[in-house]
Amino acid sequence: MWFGVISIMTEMIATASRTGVFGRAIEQGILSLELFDPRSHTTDRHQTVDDRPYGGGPGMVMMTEPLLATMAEARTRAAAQGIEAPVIYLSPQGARLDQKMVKEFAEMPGLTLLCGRYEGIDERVVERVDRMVSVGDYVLSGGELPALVVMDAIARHLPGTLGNSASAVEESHLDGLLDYPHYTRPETAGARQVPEVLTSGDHAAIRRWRLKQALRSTWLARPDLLTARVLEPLERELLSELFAEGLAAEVD
Ligand code: 4GX
Repeated sequence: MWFGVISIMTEMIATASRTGVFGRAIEQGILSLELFDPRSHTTDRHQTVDDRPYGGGPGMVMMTEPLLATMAEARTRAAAQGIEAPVIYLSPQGARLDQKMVKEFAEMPGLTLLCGRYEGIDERVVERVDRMVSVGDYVLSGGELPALVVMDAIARHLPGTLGNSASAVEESHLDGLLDYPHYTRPETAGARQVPEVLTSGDHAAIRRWRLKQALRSTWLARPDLLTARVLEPLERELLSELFAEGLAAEVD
C-alpha cells in the first residue's frame, strides 16, 4: 500500500516511520511512504504557508496555493505508480476513526494524508479533500500524530505485516470486544498466581475463559460495545454467568 503524507513537519512522520511494525512493513516493501512538504511549493523567501484569517481572530490559516500544489504533486507521484490515493484530511470535524474504517482503508491501493497545523486550512482546500477523519474528540496541535495513528492501524491489517499474522487480526470471535488478561512466567509473582485454567492444557476451557474475561472487561469498561453487538448463544451464556457471579474477577 502507498501512503503519501502532506505536512510541514515531515521529519515527525519520517522519524516515526523508521520504527516498529510500520518501519518493518516499509523495509519489507509491504508499505511505501512518500512525504510532501507544502513549503517546497512556495515562491517567497520565507517559504510562507500560512496567513492571517479573513474576518480577523486569533491564529493563522494554511494557505490554499501551497496545499493545492502539494496535493497535485502527491496525486502525480501516486499516478506514476498506477495508484489512486484519495486525500484524507485529519481534523476533529471528521468522522471518528474506528476499526471498521481502518479495515476499509487497508483494502485501498493508497491514501494521501493531509496534515494541517495552525488553526486549520483554508476552506477552499477542505472542499477538495475526499474525506475528513478524526482520531478523537480532543484538539491536537497538528494532523501529524493522527496521520501516524491512521497509518499504524492500517499497517497491522496488510498481509505480511507483524500485526497481520495471528495475534492482531481480530477476525476471531473476540472481534469487537476488549482484550482478555494476559500472563507470562513466572507462575507465581508475589502472592499472585496465574489463573489455573491457563496452565491446564485444556484449550477449549482456555478459549471459553478468555471469551468470558473479554466479555467481563468489555461490560465493565465499554458497555456500549456490547449493546451494539449481536451476541452469540455462548456469549449470552457467559454474560449470564458473569452477572450471576456479580461480575467478580475470578477468585482462585
Ligand atoms: N483528529 N488536529 C487538524 C488543524 C485544524 C484546526 C482546526 C481543522 C480545524 C485531530 C484530531 C486534531 C489538530 C488535526 C488541528 N483542522 N485531527 N489540526 N483530534 O486535533 O484528527
